[in-house]
Amino acid sequence: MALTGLEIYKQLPKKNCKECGQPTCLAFAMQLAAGKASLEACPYVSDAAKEFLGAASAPPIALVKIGTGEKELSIGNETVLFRHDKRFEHPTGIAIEVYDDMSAEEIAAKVDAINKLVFDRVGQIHEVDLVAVVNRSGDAGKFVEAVKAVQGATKYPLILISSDVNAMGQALEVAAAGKPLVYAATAENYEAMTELAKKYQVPLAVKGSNLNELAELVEKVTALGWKELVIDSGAREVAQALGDLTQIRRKALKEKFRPFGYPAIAFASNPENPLQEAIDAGVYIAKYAGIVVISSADPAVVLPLITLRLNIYTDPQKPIAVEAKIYEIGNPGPDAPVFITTNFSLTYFCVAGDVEASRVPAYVIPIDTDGISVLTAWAAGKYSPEKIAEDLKNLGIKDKINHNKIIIPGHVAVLSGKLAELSGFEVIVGPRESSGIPSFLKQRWN
Ligand code: B12
Repeated sequence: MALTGLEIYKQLPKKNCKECGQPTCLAFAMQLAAGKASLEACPYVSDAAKEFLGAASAPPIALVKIGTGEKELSIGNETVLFRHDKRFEHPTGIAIEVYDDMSAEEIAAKVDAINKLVFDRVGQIHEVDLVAVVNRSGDAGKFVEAVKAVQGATKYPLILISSDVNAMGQALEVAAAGKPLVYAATAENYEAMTELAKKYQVPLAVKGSNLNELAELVEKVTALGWKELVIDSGAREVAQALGDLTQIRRKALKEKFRPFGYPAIAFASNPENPLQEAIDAGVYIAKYAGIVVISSADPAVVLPLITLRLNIYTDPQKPIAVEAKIYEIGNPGPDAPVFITTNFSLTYFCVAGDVEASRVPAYVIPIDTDGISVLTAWAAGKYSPEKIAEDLKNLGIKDKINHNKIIIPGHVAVLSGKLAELSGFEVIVGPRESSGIPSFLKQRWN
């Protein structure tokens, strides 16, 4: 049973030292009760209190890690039902299925297609996260061969999908070092699957045939001593799966119902109908899958999912920003034009892309506006003549050029007089949209 904020408060040192980031111990206790803070943040809490608070201070949804090294995937640790309440912590991992009854060539081609699903969006690289090897043949030997082949051909962590304990044991012998997710412990095999997960120290998915059975099974598996879990209610029809995923998240966060305090996995795979698969996977990314499994490696299916995931998992309190510094596009010399913009990623990459398209080497300088756009920053006083003049001086652009001109966005023409006065530059007002930069350069720069 979850503790209230006041019950937690009684156990805290009551120093109001603020070192946890909260203004008072009471505020910290309230955050702990809501699952929005970790007891570790308090440097003065006693061991006795730690023990007493135990479960109450554990995160409401466990953090689970799959894979190792650079491509290790973290899921779970979520603290809110709605992104705008704070943020979603770990983007849904996208897994693509490979089947062990495919030929060696087909497996190699599919893994190759998966490896190529890498997209550059406004300066960030986005890709899928996992390859799910499915024991569709029912044959342990074929499963092991497929696992070996996939493992040798991709850097992504694996999900091993088989209900056959023997096949899973053999696959883990070759793949355990890469810390794959074992899918799945069910009512029929959970004791042996849990033993395997414990033996190889790998995360384990627990699959029920409905929410009630899932809760019971999770309790049985944790009683056997394994808690690195991912949970699956077993629903495959989209409305039921959405309902279950929502119940799981609500129960875990609102009632601290421990059996549901793990990230969930959802299956949208539908090889017959890739469009439906993309739509269903989109539903699960929105609410509330830690992992979504699909069958298609077609970029037309995967890119929309990656874009949706980016939209949902972007921290609403933190605009995506680039570093405020001098960017050199196309090897500019001292006579190259200098474009002044903001450090909102979308703004910077629009400008940088259009400057590149003009084929005129140039300097682009995003001013640090806390990651907001030109007009938003101007209206908020973060793109003022004073701020721009100071940043230009600090960045030392004068040392790189043999002229005295800077180009500002057409939207903020109003800045030009004061900026010229404060910075000493000749301020040229550019077009309003960066798409006008190539023709602007042709007409106004030579
Ligand atoms: Co606002 N906001 N906003 N806003 N916002 C708008 C900018 C606008 C125009 C809405 C309106 O009233 N019509 C007003 C500004 C009015 C004005 O002064 N003219 C406005 C206002 C007033 C505000 C607030 C002050 C409201 C308030 O609190 N009272 C706050 C300020 C925030 C703060 O920090 N206090 C505010 C807040 C926001 C949020 C919700 C936070 C988001 C900001 C998200 C972000 O920027 N990261 C927000 C948005 C999204 C917008 C909105 C809808 C879109 C802005 C945007 O992202 N544009 C606009 C309305 C609109 O523009 N339709 C209002 C896309 C980017 C890529 O455009 O930066 O201008 P851009 O870059 C383009 C050009 O300027 C040009 O090329 C780019 C591509 O074409 N360009 C160039 C850029 N750099 C350069 C450089 C050179 C050299 C050249 C030639 C061209």
